[in-house]
Parts: sequence; C-alpha cells; structure tokens
Amino acid sequence: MVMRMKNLLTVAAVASVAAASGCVETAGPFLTTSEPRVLFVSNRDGPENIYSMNSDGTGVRRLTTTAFRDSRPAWSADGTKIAFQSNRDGNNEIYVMNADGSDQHNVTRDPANDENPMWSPDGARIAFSSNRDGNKEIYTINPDGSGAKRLTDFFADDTWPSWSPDERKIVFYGPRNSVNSDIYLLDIAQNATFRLTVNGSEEQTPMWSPDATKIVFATNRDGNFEIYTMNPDGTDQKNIANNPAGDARPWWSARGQEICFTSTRDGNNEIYIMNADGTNQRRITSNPAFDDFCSLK
Ligand SMILES: [Ca+2]
Ligand SMILES: [Ca+2]
Ligand SMILES: [Ca+2]
Ligand SMILES: [Ca+2]
Repeated sequence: MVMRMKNLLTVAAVASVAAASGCVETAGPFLTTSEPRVLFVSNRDGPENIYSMNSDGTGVRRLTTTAFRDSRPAWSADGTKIAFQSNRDGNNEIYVMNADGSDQHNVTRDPANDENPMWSPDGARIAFSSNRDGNKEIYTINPDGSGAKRLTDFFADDTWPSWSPDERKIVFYGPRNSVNSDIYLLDIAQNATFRLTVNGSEEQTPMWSPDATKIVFATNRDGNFEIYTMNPDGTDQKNIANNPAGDARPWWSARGQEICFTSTRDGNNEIYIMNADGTNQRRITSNPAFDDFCSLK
C-alpha cells in the first residue's frame, strides 16, 4: 500500500513537471495517437457522408450512413462530440453525434435550412446559420435544441459562424455589400458588426485561431482560391497556401499548430493539412471521389 501510494505520487510529480515545461503535446482530454483527428465529407460510397481518419490519412471510418447529404462536420473543443448538417429529415438541420458516430440526433428541428454548425469553445452552445426568418442569419442554440437565438439581422445572407476563444465575438461571411462576400465580425454584447475584408473578390469561411491571434479564411482575390490569415482587426492579410489550384474551407486544429483545408491541386477535391504558417502542405486523402469540409482536432 505504501509502495502504491509512492508510485502514484511519482507519476503525479512527473506529470506536473512535464506540464510546467510545456512537454505535454499529447496530453489532455483528447489527442491520443490512436484517435482519429480529422473529420471530412466524402461521396466515395455514394451519398455525401461524414468520415473520420487519422491525420496521416490512415484509419478511414464512415460515421454516417444515410442516403441523404450529411455535411460540414465540426469537432467540439474537447473532441467528444461532432456537430454536422444533414437533410435526412427533409431540409437541412443541425445534428450532434458522438465522436464514433453513435447517438445522432436532430438539434434544430425547424422547417428552414439550418447549416454550418460551430461549437462554442466551452461546448455549451452551437452557432449556425438559418434562413428561418427569410434569409440566412447567424443563430445560436443549446446542444439539446433549446434556447435558439438570432444574433444578426441583415438583408444579405450571413453564414459560416466561428466563435472567438473568449466567446464574445463571432466571425462569419456573406455578401453584405450586395456584390461579393466579405468577412465580418460580430461583437455579441455590443450587437455591433465590423467588416474585416474590403475586396472585390469572394472572402469566405472564416475561422478563429484557438490562441485568438488570427482568423483564417479563403479568398479568390489572387485569381484562384487561396487560404489567407489576418489579425482579428483585419490587418496583416496574407496568403499561406500559395498554390495555383483552388484551396478552400480551412479549419484550425484545436491546438492551433495546424490547418486542414480542401484543394483541387491533385485533380479533384482532397483533404490537406499544413502548419499554421503554410509550411509542410501535405495531402491526406487520395480518392477520385469528392472529399471536402474537413474539421481537425
Ligand atoms: Ca431545418
Ligand atoms: Ca469581398
Ligand atoms: Ca490556390
Ligand atoms: Ca478526392
């Protein structure tokens, strides 16, 4: 008994030293090496369904098996839940399931199109877009389906919300200038919206970095779609993909070091991962089917 106590104390001491020195890359509530880190959508088995895989492309597993269109998966911050959209009940709804695909249930239950879910960092809310009030606006809802709340009210379509790490702001995109889309920032408490990009091109699919310092998005301002990062005030916009093919739908990893995205550079839509500065771009799917909408934990 004394020996066992001593061993426990030793393990605890080692863990705290590792934490203090920052050497805990694989520690935490998720991210063991055997766990799939990547979610994506593919029609390789017929209908668009949601799959998971390891970040080296191995271990592909189909999580949804409906004959309908299941799309836009999003990891919860702790990696235990997945939100996604599906039209299996007749129109697009937001669903939640466990990381292994079990317990799939409809959260929104509204006859309008409910799309593009994103968990709040604490997992207590899901932001999404819906046209239930006439055109697409940003909403939030509790994962049990209660407490739906509209956050934006503008005649253009607002979509693809992503929370700031402090949950006070949400970035999204839409054609508010009536000509092309741009990235906007909503300060929730102030109910104030700020335009972050001012370009005569399409700026789409923003996502806030987990360390709060950057927003990643896609834009075709350079003649083809590229992945860009910028500061949350819109400054320092720079191309980190730099590839003549289409690069789109970027997603920060939960720890912030990596970004997954879609590219057509190898002939059809495939999933890629790169470091957050754009280095080490590598393909992780290799399938003639449509592979897209990655989420990386
Ligand atoms: Ca719906
Ligand atoms: Ca624009
Ligand atoms: Ca490109
Ligand atoms: Ca493919």
